[in-house]
Amino acid sequence: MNTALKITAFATGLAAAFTAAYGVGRAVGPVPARAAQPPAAHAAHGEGPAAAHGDHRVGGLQVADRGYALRLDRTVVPAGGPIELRFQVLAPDGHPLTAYRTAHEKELHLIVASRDLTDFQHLHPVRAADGTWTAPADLPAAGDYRVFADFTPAAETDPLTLGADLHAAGDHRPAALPRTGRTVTVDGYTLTLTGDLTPGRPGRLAFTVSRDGRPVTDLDPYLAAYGHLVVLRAGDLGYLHVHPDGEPGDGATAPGPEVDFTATAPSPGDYRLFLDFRHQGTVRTAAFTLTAAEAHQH
Ligand SMILES: [Cu+2]
Repeated sequence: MNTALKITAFATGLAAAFTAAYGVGRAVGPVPARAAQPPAAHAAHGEGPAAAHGDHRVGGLQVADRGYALRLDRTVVPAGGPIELRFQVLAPDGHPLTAYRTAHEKELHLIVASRDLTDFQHLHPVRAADGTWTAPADLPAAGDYRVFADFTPAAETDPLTLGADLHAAGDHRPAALPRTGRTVTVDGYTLTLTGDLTPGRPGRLAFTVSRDGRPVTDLDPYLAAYGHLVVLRAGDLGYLHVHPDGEPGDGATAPGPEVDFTATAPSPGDYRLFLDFRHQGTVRTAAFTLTAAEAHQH
């Protein structure tokens, strides 16, 4: 189904310009070597209806939208230790939502990001029959976090991203927006980003993965793609919907070294890009900062 999302036409114009080395950045914060998610936690597999292809609205800015509401069990948690995140999505009838469409192999994707965009976690909570979701988490530092629930109710066709504030108690030391350049290293892997975010226009973002100077050509499938990308806007943590270009087994998409996405920036400005990729069974996250600017600047 994702083959329909391929937008190869954009490749031509964007690919060439960004071949220079930009210096080595660094993925910020601890990047735990999270184990592969057991697929058994989610019963349904395969993609739901196509994620709205033209959906370039920003998500995550509202705790309630289109009649659905995200309700966290608690909004203040301790920092620096294991916690359990617990929440429900309330349906328009006021009851916890229990019927979802599957997207990227899951009924619901949970993203937790620090407000200063230095920490990022992509979690896959487990849903109880009554609609209560739980996920183990660990917020590394005190401060304000945003929790994003990305899902599609069974009764809807367009995905929803609801966002809620979560506070980790303690001595808060906010960081300035990290500057990364286009090459980032994480855990011995080097990722280089080509392509751009252009306000109002879909653009192709390509990540090239290497290790020890050699291209990685045997990435593991992860969430029906060879990578999963979340883009958050600096300033308000607006959540962009990003589509992978191609999927494992479609006969055209290679398991690296390049992983491609299409995204549209809603406005000029800075964005943080968090790429989850899996290699040899371990999911890692590379974080980039990218500025969206009009294509023709003077
Ligand atoms: Cu997910």
